[in-house]
Amino acid sequence: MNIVALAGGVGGAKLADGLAQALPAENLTIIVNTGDDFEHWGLKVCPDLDTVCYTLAGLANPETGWGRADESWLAFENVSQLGGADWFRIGDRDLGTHLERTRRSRQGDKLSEITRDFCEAWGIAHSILPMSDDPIPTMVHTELGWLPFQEYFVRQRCQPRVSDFEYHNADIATPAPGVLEAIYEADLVVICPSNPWVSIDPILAVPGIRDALSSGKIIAVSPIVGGKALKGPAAKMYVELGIEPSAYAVAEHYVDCLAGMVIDSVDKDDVSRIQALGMTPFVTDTIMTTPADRQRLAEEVLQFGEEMISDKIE
Ligand code: FO1
Repeated sequence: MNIVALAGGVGGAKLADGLAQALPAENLTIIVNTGDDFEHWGLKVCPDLDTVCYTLAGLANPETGWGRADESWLAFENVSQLGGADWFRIGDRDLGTHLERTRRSRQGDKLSEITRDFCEAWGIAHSILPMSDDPIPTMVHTELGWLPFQEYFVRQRCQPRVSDFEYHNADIATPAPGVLEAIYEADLVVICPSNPWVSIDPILAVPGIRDALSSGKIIAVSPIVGGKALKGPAAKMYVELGIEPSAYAVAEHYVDCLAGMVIDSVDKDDVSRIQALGMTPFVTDTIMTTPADRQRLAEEVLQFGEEMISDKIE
């Protein structure tokens, strides 16, 4: 079975890692949100892409989920002492990634080419693709006005109330090489437990991607469990947008494209509402605390997807 995973953020990276443990390299392509990319300290920083890569390479910081394990902060402390921008922390090892990516970008290399080479250097066999080589910065409309994503997320600690999102220049962007091909060749597309508005919608906003997704083969794993987001501001965003945060609300968000929805056991009461949306629900334990949890959930998700596809073919 050929699988495409759409991912962004720490939860998305965990399931992507589980899928990579469960599938041979030739059967999995991970398409990653780049809407949270930005320039910091004059460097090109791609947090979601790095989170997915570091996680699959076994290099991720286990406490934060983002950045590198065994990190030191000497450059950051120096920048801070000199009065530089210290609201977004870049560790010394992580800094090397941004320095080299920036150098390669300035010499004209595409983000997809740079990512491919970094993955090879980190020993990642599975294919990790940025959604686009074109910048599509996510903008968050808040009570303070429009904020670039990292200003909202890190600098303002997700505190301002949100009312809208924009994926800047998405209309003139193109998918990165290999993205549409992977989706067309996929038997199943898995939307990882990532924030719908700021991790997955930016991917779906890239022209051609949503059209390439045929609704019979897409399933999502809810990032909302028991009305709360395991990490990040997804539940808070739902409330501020006037929607009760629930696994059902996530299913409804993707109503025009999803065939199946994976929800946590604590949300089993949402099953009938999800069925009423025309989707097949699957209930299991979705919280990934250990690497073994990631693989177990990935295997269950794949089995559910496989059964759903074969039901449709029969
Ligand atoms: N998140 C924070 O909350 N504070 C930080 O200082 C921070 C630094 C950082 C550096 C590199 C990186 O790859 C990620 C980093 N993140 C930080 C996480 C990042 O802002 C978010 O995880 C994503 O953009 C949202 O998915």
